[in-house]
Amino acid sequence: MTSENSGNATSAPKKAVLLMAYGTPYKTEDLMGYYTNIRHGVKPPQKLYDELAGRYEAIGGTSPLAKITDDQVAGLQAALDRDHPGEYVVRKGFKYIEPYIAQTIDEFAEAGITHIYGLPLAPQYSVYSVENYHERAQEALKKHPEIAYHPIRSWWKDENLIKFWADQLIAMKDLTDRTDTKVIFSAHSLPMRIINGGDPYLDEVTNNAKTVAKAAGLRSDQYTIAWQSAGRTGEPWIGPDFKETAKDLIQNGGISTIVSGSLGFIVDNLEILDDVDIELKGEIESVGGKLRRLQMPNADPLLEAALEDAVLAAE
Ligand code: FEC
Repeated sequence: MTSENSGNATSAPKKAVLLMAYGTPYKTEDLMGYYTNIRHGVKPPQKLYDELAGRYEAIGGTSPLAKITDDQVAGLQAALDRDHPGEYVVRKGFKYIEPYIAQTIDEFAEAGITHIYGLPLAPQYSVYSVENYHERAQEALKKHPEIAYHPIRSWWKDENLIKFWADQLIAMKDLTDRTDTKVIFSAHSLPMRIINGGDPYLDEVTNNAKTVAKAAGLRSDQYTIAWQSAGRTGEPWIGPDFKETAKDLIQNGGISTIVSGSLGFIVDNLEILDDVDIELKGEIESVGGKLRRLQMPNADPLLEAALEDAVLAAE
């Protein structure tokens, strides 16, 4: 482990924060391997590969997710160094591309880390997606039994994260108060079979949306919840889809402006830059409406504060 992130103390930190995320292809040549990993080792058919390659192409070739994750690592490291000098080292580990979660854990072990705080960069808990980050970490830790693992699960309730979203809505109150404007809060859809199996994800997202709306002073008729980015797997996913919802509101509900808030993500990734900024916008404009999108937390100080709160609460 290099010294650049090892804090200000004279001895190396014993605690590590592992920020875990999906990961994204760094360059076009990475896409096949990345997509194959997402598909549990099964290579995608050419048609699906071409579709996905086209979506990355539409946002400029690659997603900014990798760079933003680095900024989040640096931001959290700086916050922890300021408040707890020399106690923590912060690193990233990805599910589907290098550095994989297991690789970073091996580095922690080599550096003599004794406690790892596992923090998935997805605020709402789901057994299917978020718990899988912890499962991967715990699997990798089987060969390092000397390290204690502290999983962090749901952190959307953090006051700094709620404030991040609510502040933007409060700043556009003149718009959201108009009877022809509706806020759509969205999160990544999941196959319904996962929710029917008892996964709390749908409730987490619903409660997140209600809490942000309350903090922003939105009445229940001023917003709705819909789902985005459903996969092309041929089975039912959680709905309603946000594009269908937006179009219906414009065509049949007297709405002309949609304010989109993707509470299920924290960065400008493919799901934001393509699914919202290109696809949702295109659908809304095709029926004569307008889209305003809330900014994503990315490396905002409020997000850094939320991540720091989540780590310290797990102590
Ligand atoms: O490059 C980027 O900027 C985007 C990276 C990316 C993020 C992300 C987040 C979530 N996903 C979730 C669920 C699923 C399920 C499937 C699925 C498939 C894909 C594919 C790509 C992809 N996801 Fe993703 N997701 C990102 C990228 N996702 C690419 C494959 C093509 C496609 O289907 O569109 C279906 C496969 C499966 O069963 O696993 C389900 C959820 C999140 C939010 C939580 C998280 O970030 O971990 C839930 C970022």
